[in-house]
Amino acid sequence: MKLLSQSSASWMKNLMKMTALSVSMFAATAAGAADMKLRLSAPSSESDQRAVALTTVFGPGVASFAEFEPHWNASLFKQGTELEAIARGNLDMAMASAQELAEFIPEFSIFSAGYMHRDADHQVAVFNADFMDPLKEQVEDTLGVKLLTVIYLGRRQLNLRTDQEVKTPADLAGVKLRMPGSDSWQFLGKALGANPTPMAFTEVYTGLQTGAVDGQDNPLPTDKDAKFYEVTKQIVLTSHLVDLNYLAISKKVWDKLTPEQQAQLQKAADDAAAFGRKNQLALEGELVDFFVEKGLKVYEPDLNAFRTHVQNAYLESDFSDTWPEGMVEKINKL
Ligand code: KDO
Repeated sequence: MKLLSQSSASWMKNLMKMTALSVSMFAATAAGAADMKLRLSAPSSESDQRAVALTTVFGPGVASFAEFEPHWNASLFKQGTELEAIARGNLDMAMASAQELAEFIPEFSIFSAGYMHRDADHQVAVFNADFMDPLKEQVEDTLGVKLLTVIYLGRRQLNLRTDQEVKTPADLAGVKLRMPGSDSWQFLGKALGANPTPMAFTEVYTGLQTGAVDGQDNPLPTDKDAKFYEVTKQIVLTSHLVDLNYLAISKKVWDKLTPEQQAQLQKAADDAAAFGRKNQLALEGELVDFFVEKGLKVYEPDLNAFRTHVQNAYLESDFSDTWPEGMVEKINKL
């Protein structure tokens, strides 16, 4: 048998050393999984209740194995591009809207329809209902995204820089209403009777200030947080959409976790959602006075007129053709 030369023997030794080193490095990574980073991108500010809940409840809840790294104000990804970023492996987590999901899975437009969810508890019941399972699976299969929990955003209200009173959808004819930029968002603006204009959330304040748009819609806590009251004159309490976001995580990242870590992460997500929901509901209940003090008119329109107009618009649209058979009835029954 041919003996190894002096130089090949030392080469072999080095190779063995390197192999031993990489094996021990691998072991260290697996054990010290706190190296795992969970990067989330969202358009909301860090003082928004959803952000506060994620930072103060979700982050600490997973800290033993992962570092939660949120990026607010759409500083990492533009509003509406987060799901694609997760699918491409460039982002770990997002707060996805039903309207954004509907771009990929049209069935989700059912949750973008006005006057569908009744309130925060109804949202939770719908998210946890059996009939949601096929939709959640479809999100995993199509986008590689797991929907962890439902986050309450609140009842969307019209907020206008014009001061003409709005009682019915007819009063919104010709009003340039900013809506986020996807088909189902735009349709909601139309269903309300307005002229919808797409614009990213981070541009809305300036859009209102310069008159590029006549109004926008968001829940009261968002109107306060984004200081929209500084550049608008009235809030019309239409409550046209009990809005939500889904806390979403990359399925690839989820699958890397041990079952214990998955359970811990799921609990942290649910706890954060419950905490955020409580705070957001409390704020919604107390903010009318705040806006009145700031000089805004705040009033209820003819709610029946809005509900009927919006519901009819959806039923007559192509959106409702994509809704799973019997789903509206199941949602209403909960
Ligand atoms: C908005 O752009 O009006 C909206 O309220 C839509 C939501 O789905 C969500 O993206 C939210 O903005 C952001 O988190 C900013 O609050």
